[in-house]
Amino acid sequence: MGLERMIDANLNRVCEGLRVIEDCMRFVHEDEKLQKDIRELKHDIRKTLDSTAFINSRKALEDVGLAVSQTTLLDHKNSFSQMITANFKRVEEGLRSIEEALKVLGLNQKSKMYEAYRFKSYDLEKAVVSLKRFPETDIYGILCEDLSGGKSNIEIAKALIESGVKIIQYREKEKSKMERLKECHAIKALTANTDCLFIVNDDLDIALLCDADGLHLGQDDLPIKEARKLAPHLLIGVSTHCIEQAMKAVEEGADYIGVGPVFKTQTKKNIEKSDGLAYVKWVSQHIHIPHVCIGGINSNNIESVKENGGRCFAMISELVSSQDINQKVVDIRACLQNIKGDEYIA
Ligand code: 3NM
Repeated sequence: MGLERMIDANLNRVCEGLRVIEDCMRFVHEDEKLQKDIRELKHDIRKTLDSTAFINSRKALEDVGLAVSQTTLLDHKNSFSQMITANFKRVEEGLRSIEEALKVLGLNQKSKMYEAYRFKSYDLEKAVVSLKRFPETDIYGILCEDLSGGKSNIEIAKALIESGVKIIQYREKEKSKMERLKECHAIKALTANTDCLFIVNDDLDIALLCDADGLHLGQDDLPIKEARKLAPHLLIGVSTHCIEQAMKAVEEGADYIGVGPVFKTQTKKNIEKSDGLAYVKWVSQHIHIPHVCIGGINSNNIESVKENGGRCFAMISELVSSQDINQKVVDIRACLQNIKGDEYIA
């Protein structure tokens, strides 16, 4: 009876875990194929055993594990990716339990089927974990050590993550390749297992070597199509400065575009020209992939960017030069909440 109970409990555990992941694919990633693959696995798992044969053994309220489960803090999740990983572990461990119990019950054929489901689940986990999605978020932080008041890029990245910033871009034009690679490895280690995406500017090789989430390209960098050949799994963003460039980036399959410079900035050398707020407004009305406004944005002018349709704001000097990054992020968010425009989305 105990083994039947074990199978019943694990069937529920596995299917519930798969349901959570299926919902994440459906509502968060909006990935039809993965949602379908996960639903099919769930159906196959249910179909393989007649659950009515096991349900009689169920004693859910008397489960000695329930009290522990209700009080433990070990299952707290700090991020979306932790939630996905935890649910895959639940599924895989549950499948292994079922597999072992079936063997003892002499149901070897069925046990082998559960082993195959477990391997299918490992494979799906890999596909799900490597999915990248540009987050709906407000602040896009870009690093620049020269403007960081003596702090290192690593210290700034830590502070941005702690402040809840969801995207960090590494952008260092003057450092050596070796230094850039080393710093990118260190920043990737900081963002791993958080909800913060790590994007590398220009260097496709470094983005791949440090397993970044994305690559940001300028107008004179690699074309998106070529970059995609080597990095089909990366988010790719492109800086645009006019309507034609924005339309071309969409056509070529960019995941998001930079829109700027919105205002005057000292940060970028050889800065391009753009129609500033009018360009932001045009993009917000005509371009349907995410866009990130950039160039001279600070807490005094961010409201005008938002009023013109900006939703995500990339900043270098305003963030990294700040004495207290956490307070700066709080102030910017307070500013964004007080002004009209699209709904606040942090
Ligand atoms: N790209 P700050 S403007 C890196 O218009 C960069 O594409 C721009 O720095 C573009 O926030 C810019 O200090 C500099 O003005 C942004």
